[in-house]
Amino acid sequence: MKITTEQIQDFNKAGLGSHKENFDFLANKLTQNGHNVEAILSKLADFQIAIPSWALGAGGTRFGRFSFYGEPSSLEQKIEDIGLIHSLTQTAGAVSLHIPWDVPQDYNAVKELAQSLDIKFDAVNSNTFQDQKDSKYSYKYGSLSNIEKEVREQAIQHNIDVINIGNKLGSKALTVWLADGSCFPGQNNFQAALQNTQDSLKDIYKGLPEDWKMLIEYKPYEPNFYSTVIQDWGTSYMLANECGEKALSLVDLGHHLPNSNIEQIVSILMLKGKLGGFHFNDSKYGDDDLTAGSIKPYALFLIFNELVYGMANNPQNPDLAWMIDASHNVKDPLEDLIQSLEAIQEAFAKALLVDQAALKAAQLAHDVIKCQEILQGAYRTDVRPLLEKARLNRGGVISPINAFRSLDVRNGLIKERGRNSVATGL
Ligand code: AOS
Ligand code: ZN
Ligand code: ZN
Ligand code: ZN
Repeated sequence: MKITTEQIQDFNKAGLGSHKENFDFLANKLTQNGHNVEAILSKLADFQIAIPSWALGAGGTRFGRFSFYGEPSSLEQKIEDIGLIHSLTQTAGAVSLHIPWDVPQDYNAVKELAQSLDIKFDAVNSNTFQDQKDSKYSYKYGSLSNIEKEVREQAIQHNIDVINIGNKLGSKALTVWLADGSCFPGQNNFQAALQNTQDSLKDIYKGLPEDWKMLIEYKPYEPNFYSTVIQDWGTSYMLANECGEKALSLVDLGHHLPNSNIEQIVSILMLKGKLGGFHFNDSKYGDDDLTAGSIKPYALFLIFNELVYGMANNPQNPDLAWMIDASHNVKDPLEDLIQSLEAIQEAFAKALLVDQAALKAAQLAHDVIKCQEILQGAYRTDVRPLLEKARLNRGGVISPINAFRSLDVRNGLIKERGRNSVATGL
């Protein structure tokens, strides 16, 4: 299934009038306040977010999984799904593959398909949190941290294999997330586990091509509930530093203990030039993997405020890899991704409206009230007409969710793939 330019133009016809009215009103206001609307629009249009290959099927937890049917049952179909969202939103121009769930059968065909849909290959993800069919050793007691050398070597080799697969597709980064840790006190020696992890990561790093990055993701708990080897940003930062320049920390929004100040973490990592990438989602309790912006949209805005500041003021920090890492039970996964994309773009647009010079002046004057007014003034602006305009400029639709429904995309997929197709992976 493909959405044609004609369908997009047809869909947009009905909404163009009111979009234009809203956009002109907002653009005038912003221009009066000294903003460069064209520059904001082009930043929004350039902001592309990778879709993980595991978010396209039945979502959920380790408990029940419920399908919305018509799931993509091959890598090609997953890329086609992303193509559908991308054609509507114009902001999902990348895919993040999970190995071994998404090993391509025919590299050229997969590359050509992605290219035809304007989709790039973002970071590739390794998996040493599950035992694979033909693997000799088990990761039950850890992978890169395991006290047994053979297990570590197998896990290192897997990561090298993932780099090689990514390299054939044009990826430029490897994301390492480890489930390694312990469930009970005394089960592991903390120091040995960290030392082994460090040594293993260094071995992987040696296999990293010159223009690649290694992104080290941290997470406080789950699946191990007593200790996790790479538990927080400090540990990830430490490991990345010891590996070298191409190793960076990856922040997943759900991987913090409740009430952590994530925006401060983001800011400090950028100051140190060590923020490599992002996994967007939202949560109320832990690694809930809920739709970005669905629970704490103000926190998402504050995070983007630091990102915008960092991108402007921290040339020492490399370009970031953006990805959505969300998946759950009750929404059509494609509609859910569209909502996440919108929430992310909205937070970004609002952060672009923060008057950095005025904020600095207010900080210098210790005018705490003014500082808050500046941030919240930006946050309270309804920026949706900017998002619409940025999408329209790139050939997308005014309202992606409405278009998805009015074009009956899910039923189209069900007709094409059958009701009971099952997504590969998780
Ligand atoms: C796990 O909690 C992490 O968020 C990972 O980034 C990801 O969801 C998983 O590795 C799937 O590959
Ligand atoms: Zn329970
Ligand atoms: Zn993640
Ligand atoms: Zn996670």
